[in-house]
Amino acid sequence: MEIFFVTNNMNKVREAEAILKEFGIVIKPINVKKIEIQHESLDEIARIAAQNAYQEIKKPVVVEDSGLFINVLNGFPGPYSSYVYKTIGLKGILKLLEDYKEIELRKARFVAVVALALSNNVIHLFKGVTEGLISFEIRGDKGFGYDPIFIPVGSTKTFAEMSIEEKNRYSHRGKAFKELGLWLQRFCVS
Ligand code: ITT
Ligand code: NA
Repeated sequence: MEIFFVTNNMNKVREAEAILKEFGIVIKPINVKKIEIQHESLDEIARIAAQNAYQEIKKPVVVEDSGLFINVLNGFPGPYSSYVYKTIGLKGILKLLEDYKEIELRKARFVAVVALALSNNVIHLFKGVTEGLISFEIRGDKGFGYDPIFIPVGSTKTFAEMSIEEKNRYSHRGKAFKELGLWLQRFCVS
């Protein structure tokens, strides 16, 4: 089975591919514009993006929206993760946390919402959440985005120090796409 994936981020494609191949699903990146509304809920952002993507290509399609939520910052940057990454960046985040030296105060979570559009108004959401810590320094050169400063619970490495397979075992995206794979296996055998 093939499924279209609308994203500008090839790293996401590679991570999703590694998960879905285990379900015999082939991901096809497709170059249509991803519509991203501003909203405090990733679910809504992903749902609207999937709906718009379906209207463009009229075939089953997935989009994914993710964000990093930092506890002591009341969930910032959350749905603004992309903008914050491009503006203050990793150094800006580390600076915001520089007075928070205790591990307890560096807790954060990554959330990914995969939205599958099967028709104009049938959208299924699959969510993955990974708890972790913001590191004290930038570490690792793999991955993308906030990977060099996020250490998932259960590891001492940042995501940027992991291979795709290892990151997928821990990551929000790994979990969300696994849920998608299980669902498609169950309901869309073809
Ligand atoms: P799309 O085209 O799919 O939207 P994007 O990279 O803009 O790709 P998001 O809007 O979902 O993706 O991501 C919000 C921000 O969170 C963005 O700055 C990403 O780099 C970052 N991010 C998302 N997933 C991440 C991950 O697994 N590791 C590190 N950073 C991540
Ligand atoms: Na985006």
